[in-house]
Amino acid sequence: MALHQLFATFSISPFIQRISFNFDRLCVHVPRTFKVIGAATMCNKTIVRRSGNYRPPIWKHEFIQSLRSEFEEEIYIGRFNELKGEIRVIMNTIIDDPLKQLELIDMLQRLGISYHFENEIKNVLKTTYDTSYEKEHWKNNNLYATSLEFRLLRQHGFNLSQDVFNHFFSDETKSFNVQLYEDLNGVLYLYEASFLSTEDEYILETAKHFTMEYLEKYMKSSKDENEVAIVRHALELPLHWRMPRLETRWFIDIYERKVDMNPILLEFAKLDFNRVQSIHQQDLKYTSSWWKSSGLGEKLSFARNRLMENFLWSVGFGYEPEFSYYRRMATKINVFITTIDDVYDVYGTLDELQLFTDAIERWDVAAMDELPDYMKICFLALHNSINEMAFDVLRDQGINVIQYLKKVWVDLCKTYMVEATWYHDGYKPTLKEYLDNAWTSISGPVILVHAYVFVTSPTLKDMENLKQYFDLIRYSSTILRLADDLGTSSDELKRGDVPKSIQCYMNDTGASESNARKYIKHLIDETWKKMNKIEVENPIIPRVFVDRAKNLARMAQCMYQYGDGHGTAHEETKDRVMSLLIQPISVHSYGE
Ligand code: LA6
Ligand code: MN
Ligand code: MN
Ligand code: MN
Ligand code: MN
Repeated sequence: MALHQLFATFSISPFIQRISFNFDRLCVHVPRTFKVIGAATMCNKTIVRRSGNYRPPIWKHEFIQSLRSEFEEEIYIGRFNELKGEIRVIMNTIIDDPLKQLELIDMLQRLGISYHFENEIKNVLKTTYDTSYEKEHWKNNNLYATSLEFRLLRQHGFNLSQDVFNHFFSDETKSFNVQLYEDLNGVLYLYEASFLSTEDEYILETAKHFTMEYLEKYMKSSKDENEVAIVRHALELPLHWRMPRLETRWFIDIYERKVDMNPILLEFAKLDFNRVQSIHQQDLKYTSSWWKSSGLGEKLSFARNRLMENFLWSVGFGYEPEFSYYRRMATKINVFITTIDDVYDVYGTLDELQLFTDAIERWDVAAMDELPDYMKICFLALHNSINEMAFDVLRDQGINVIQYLKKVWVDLCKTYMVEATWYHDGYKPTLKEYLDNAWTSISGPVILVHAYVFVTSPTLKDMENLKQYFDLIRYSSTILRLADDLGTSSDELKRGDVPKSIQCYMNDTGASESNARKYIKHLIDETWKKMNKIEVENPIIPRVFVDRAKNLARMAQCMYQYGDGHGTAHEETKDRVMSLLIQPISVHSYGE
C-alpha cells in the first residue's frame, strides 16, 4: 500500500460524493443563530458568514522581538559544563546501588535534564531490565521501588509484565494490600506507574482506581502543604500525560523545597532551563517575523491570530535544543491549521470551501485563479511554505517528500469539508461516524507526518514505512480530538458547528452532558493504553517519533486542561507562556 492510501481505511467517500459543486450554494438560505460579520451579494442573495468572535492576540510582535537572554554568556556556560561533569561523577559513585540509580534518573527526567545523559540512562535501564526478574532485595516488599522501576522501564519502551506487582496484589480479593496505606510515596508512584498500562492489564487498572481513591482521601486529611500540592498536581494529570516542559518548570520549584534535594542537580536544572529558554526565544522571534511578513493575520482577520499559542504547542512537541528547526516548521504548520480550520468552520461558504479543497488537491498555483481573494493568499502561503520545507529536505537528505506532505493536507481539507457539509445539512453523525472523520480533521496526521520528516531524517524507504505507524498516528490524533472537543465544543456549538464527540455520544445514548464528558475522558484513558501498547510492542518505530506522538497528546491535554487555552487565549495560557518562554528562573549571581 502506498502512503497516499495510508488513511484510506477511514472512508470519507460517501460524504464527499454528496458535495457536488453547485453554484446556487453560494447563496446561503438558512441563517442559523450566528452573528453576521461579513455579507456580500451574489446572485441577488446575501452570503451569511459566522464569526469566531476571537479576541486579538495579546502578544505583540515588537514585544517578542525585544526579548533578550543573558544565559548564553560565557560565565554561565563555564559553570554549566562544570556541573554536568559533577553529575557524571555522582552517577559513577552510585553504580552499585540500583535504587539510587533509578531515583537519579527519575529526578533528571523530571528536572528536564535527562537528555544530556541519554546513553548513561539507557545503560542503567538495560541492566535493570536484564536483571528485573531476579529476586533483588532493593525492591522486594518495596512498592515505591517496584513502581519506580516499572514506570521508568515502560517509559523507555521496555516490555516488562504487570506481574512485578503480584506481590502487592491479592488475586482472590482483586485488591491491593492494606499495609500500603502506610506508604504515601509507594501509592503515589504506583499511581503514576498505572498510567503506563496497556489494555487488559487488570492489576494496573485496579491500581489506578485504588490509588486515586487513596490519594483523594489523603489530600483531604493531610496538613502537610508541600505534600498536598504534590498529590493534587498528580491527581489533576498523571506524569505520563503531562507536557514535559511545563512539568519541568513546576518540578524545579518543588525540588528546591525537598529536604533531600541535591544542589548540583538543582543548579544545573535552572541553568539548563534558562539556556533552553533563550533558544526557544530565538525560534519564537523567527516564527513571529515569518508570521508578520506573511500578512495572513491582517488579510484573514476573521481567523484566530495565535502565533504565540501555536509556538507553545511546538515547544510541547519537543523542547530540546536539537529541535530548533522542527519547532520553527511545526509552528508554521500549526498557524496554517488554525487559520484554515477557521476558513472552513467560520468564514467560508460551502462552495468556496469546495473550491479550496479542490485547489489543495491539485497542489498547483494555477488552481488559485478560481479562489476568492482571501483564499488566494492563504493557498499560496501554504503552498510556498510546505514546498519550501520539502526543498529543505531535498537539499539536506536528498529525497522528495512533497507527495507525502501534500497528501496529509488534502486529507485534512477533505475531512474539514465533510464537517462543513454535515453542518450545512444539519446532519447528526453517530460517535463512531464522527470519530472516523474527526481524528483526521483535528490535524493530528498533518502534525505527525511533518514531524516524522523533520525529526527522523528519513530515507524514501522510511517514508514508505510510515504507513506501519498508522495506529500510532491515529491514537495520538484521537486524544488530540477528544481533548479539543472537551475544551472547545461548548463555544463551537454556540457559534454553529457540527455536533462534536460529546454531543454525538449524547445523541447516541441519551446521556447527560456531564456523563458524556466522563465517557470522553474514559476514551482518552483507553486510547492512551493503546498507544502505550504500540510503544512496548514495536521496538522498530523510531523512538524520537513515538515521543512526538505522545507529546502531541500531552500538549492537547495541557492546552485544553481548563477550557479552550488555544483559541480563547485565557489567563492560564498567558501564565504558561510567561513562565516557559518569557521569564528565566532566578539564579544566584555568577559574577567574578
Ligand atoms: C483547532 O481548533 C486547532 F486550531 C487546534 C489548536 C487543534 C490542533 C492544532 C494545532 C496544534 P478547533 P475543530 C494548531 O477547536 O474545528 O477550532 O477541529 O478545531 O474542533
Ligand atoms: Mn478505568
Ligand atoms: Mn474549528
Ligand atoms: Mn474544524
Ligand atoms: Mn474544536
